[in-house]
Amino acid sequence: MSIRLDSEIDFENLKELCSKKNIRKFNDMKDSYKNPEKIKTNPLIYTVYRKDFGDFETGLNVMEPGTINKEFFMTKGHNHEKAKDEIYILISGKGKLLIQEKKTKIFNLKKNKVYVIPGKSGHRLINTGNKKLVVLTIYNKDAGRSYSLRFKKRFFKE
Ligand code: S6P
Ligand code: ZN
Repeated sequence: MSIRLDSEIDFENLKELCSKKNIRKFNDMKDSYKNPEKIKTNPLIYTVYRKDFGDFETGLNVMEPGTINKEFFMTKGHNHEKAKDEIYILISGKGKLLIQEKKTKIFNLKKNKVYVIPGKSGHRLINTGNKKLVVLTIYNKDAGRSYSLRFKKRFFKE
């Protein structure tokens, strides 16, 4: 798709127009949780609606609220294979963005802010609210994703 200066797409259409949809359930990311044992159910954790925009792609993340043994639902988390920056924008809900480099940075997501994830740093979203967390992500289509990183910081419901 070529990008036109007069293009205007609203978020609801972004979902309908998406070219790919990724669904992650608990069983797809068991190892991400501290205590995955004894969980017999397989809840939906999040859905990503991806849309191609030429050089870049958008991923509209819709994360369910919930916990696994008190640990909040989160994305699997990754870093990019190529050092390409990414942008995250909160649409609705309450959550955190974890950015892991040598040091870990934690952002409580706020509306009207743009969060820039630098180069190859690890990144993960955590839904700490009791509603869906919706976040728009914008990244270079060629960035690639690597899932071998271990995240050091965890978030539990008190
Ligand atoms: C892609 C971007 C997001 C994630 C999405 C799901 O670079 O960071 O669209 O893919 O949040 O997370 P994950 O860790 O399962 O890819
Ligand atoms: Zn990414």
